Amino acid sequence: SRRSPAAQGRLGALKVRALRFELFIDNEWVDAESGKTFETFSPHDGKVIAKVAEGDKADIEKAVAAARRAFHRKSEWRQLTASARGRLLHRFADLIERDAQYLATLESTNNGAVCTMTHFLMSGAANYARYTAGLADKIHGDTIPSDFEGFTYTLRQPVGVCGLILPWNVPVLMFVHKVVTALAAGCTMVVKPAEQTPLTALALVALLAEAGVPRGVVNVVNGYGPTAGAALTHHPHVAKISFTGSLEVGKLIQQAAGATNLKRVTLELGGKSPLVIFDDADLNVAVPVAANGVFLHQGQICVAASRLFVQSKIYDEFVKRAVEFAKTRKVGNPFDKTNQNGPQVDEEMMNKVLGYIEKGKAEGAKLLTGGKRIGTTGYFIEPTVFADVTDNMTIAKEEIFGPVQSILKFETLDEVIDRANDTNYGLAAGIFTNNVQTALQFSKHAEAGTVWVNCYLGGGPQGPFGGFKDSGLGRESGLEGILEYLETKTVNIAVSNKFC
Ligand code: TXE
Repeated sequence: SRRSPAAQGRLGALKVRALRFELFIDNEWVDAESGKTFETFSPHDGKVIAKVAEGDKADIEKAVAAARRAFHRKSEWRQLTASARGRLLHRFADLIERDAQYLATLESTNNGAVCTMTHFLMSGAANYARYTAGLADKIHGDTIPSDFEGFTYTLRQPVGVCGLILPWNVPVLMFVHKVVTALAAGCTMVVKPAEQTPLTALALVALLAEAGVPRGVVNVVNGYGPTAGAALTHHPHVAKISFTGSLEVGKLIQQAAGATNLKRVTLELGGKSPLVIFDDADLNVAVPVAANGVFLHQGQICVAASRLFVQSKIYDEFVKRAVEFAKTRKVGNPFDKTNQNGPQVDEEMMNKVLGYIEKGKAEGAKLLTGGKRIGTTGYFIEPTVFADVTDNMTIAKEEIFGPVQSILKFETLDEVIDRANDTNYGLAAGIFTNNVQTALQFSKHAEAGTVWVNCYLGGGPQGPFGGFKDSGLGRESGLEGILEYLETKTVNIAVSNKFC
């Protein structure tokens, strides 16, 4: 295998034996047509960890052609039974569990997530694969009583070649969510990982090959968004795009779908999620949960509780405790198990977050702790708490994607529902209260795809996930998630009355 010397050194402690850095097309490791490579970095110290093949339009062409061949009705893949697809996915889940330590280390090395989180995510990925493996042979249509003189039934069939475009924040989980669901549905696919985190997708596709995925079914093309990503979204033979990333790129993808072959599109975009704390809440639970909701993974999660509304009677006490709690959060090397925060994913993202912190100060929010970069090596930011944040401030409106808790004050349920919904985003919302009426009213009226009551974050593969409004289109996970990869066909069969 062709490995960069840098990778040999930096990843030496890992089982580098398995890791390849080329593109994976038609079940073969190949260089990019252009011969180009790009470097990938560790955000922990900014050093290069590997050189990876850089795919672009020509490689996407090859990969889509391979996926298209694999989708032919006579291909090995299309001849598999649904339960055989399920068994393949169970084998993949076994391999994720076998290599969990390796995958978690690779993920932490490439995106800076703390090791305690990446270990937890690997078991989440395996669980997701198992749940979805079980769905593979439960995809079926209906028989329908119809006005038609005859017999009507439906078939649910795979949509075709899918383009799966991944983000850098939780690359293993995103790969598994999208790829496994598409496989359970019977699709074939080309995966385009984020340019910041090209490595775990390469490790995972090697596991799929080991599990026995037939030729051409899953292809991985690393590369940049405007080149490889755009080639995929504009390709006339790609039937569907599933994308997780920014709102800006989500809009480009819908435009590309409209301008080409009307691809099916699912989008999981950003958020500005409200978490509301009522004065009857148990602050011993609400304070740490609210902190974790926005500081986890340095704030780089789409459902981050980035607008924290606290009722006026407990506001001062809550703010005091939130600041004390934020100060206890340890930041540093992602491989030190006692650290709860690692670095932001890259310098650009770090600077973006620091820019928002400056805006918060300039617009009059009260900075109570944090606010600065830590050191000059790696991209670490102090857990930051702003109080006296108002709805019109930039930090209350735009997605920061960093460890910044913004605390706002409210008086009544009616008022806070309107203010919580006063955003174009609608991914998640949360509430802490002991009043069941308040919880039910809020859950009903929150414009969000997920609502958490007396908790925040978490949920199993069984629940659908997605956004209202600008936070996205369609759902991932659960039964609804797999429907996004299927077409429904209605079959009408004439049955002549004269034989009855
Ligand atoms: O996202 P991009 P970025 C949000 C978060 C973050 C911001 C920017 O607010 O600060 O987005 O992050 C590919 N055609 N989220 O710049 O650019 C790209 O190569 C096709 C929220 O990293 O959207 C990568 O694979 N593809 C989020 C993927 O899109 C294109 C997770 C995401 O990158 C493309 C990440 C194009 N023209 C960021 N341009 C979440 N919802 O969890 C880029 N890409």
